[in-house]
Amino acid sequence: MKRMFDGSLYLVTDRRMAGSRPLAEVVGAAIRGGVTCVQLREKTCGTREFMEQADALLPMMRRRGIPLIINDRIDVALAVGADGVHLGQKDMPLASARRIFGSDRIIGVSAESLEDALAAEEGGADYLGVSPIYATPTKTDTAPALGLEGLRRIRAAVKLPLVGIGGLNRDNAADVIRNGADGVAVVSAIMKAPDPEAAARELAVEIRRYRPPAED
Ligand code: TZP
Ligand code: MG
Repeated sequence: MKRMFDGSLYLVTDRRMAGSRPLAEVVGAAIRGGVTCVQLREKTCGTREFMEQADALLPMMRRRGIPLIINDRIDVALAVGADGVHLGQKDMPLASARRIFGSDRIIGVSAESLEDALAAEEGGADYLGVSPIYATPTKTDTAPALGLEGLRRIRAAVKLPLVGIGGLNRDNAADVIRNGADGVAVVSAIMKAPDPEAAARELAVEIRRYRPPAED
């Protein structure tokens, strides 16, 4: 059966921004504050360390029923038993990833254009990261910012859940939801916050103003 995906408040990790705090501590606080999905993003460490980071998060995430998505690396996702993988436009093609990963796990794809979004929907992605909404110092090698207009164009063309990413925070999260996103993905707004639980809670409040939580 397909795993549940609620990307309404989607945390993408960055260990450098966590500073001296253990990643699990920041992620745990963010989940208490209302994060619904966590993507482990590691751009510089080796495979073994990547797996150790995932292993350190998984028991807590399982206990709390929050899915763990692995950035880029389908082999790491499979090896640790993560719930899903997130693929960019230069990562493994969706069709190959789906063949390896099977149909019950989550595959998210970054859409940097309307064409990317249509292709990912056609190819069987489970959600799209609409990227970037705004330019951000956290990731500078992005496509040009889509803005709210680009988001609306993608919303009008695809049915998949859309998670906006890039330069999002408590001041603009509600705009992204009002313009068609189902969720807001953030790195710095939570990872850099002195109180990640409070930061997540503030974001969750903004998101729920326009997207009430689904009934069980
Ligand atoms: N993909 C597109 S923008 C981005 C990623 C991983 C970084 C978003 O970081 P921030 O700090 O939330 O702007
Ligand atoms: Mg990638």
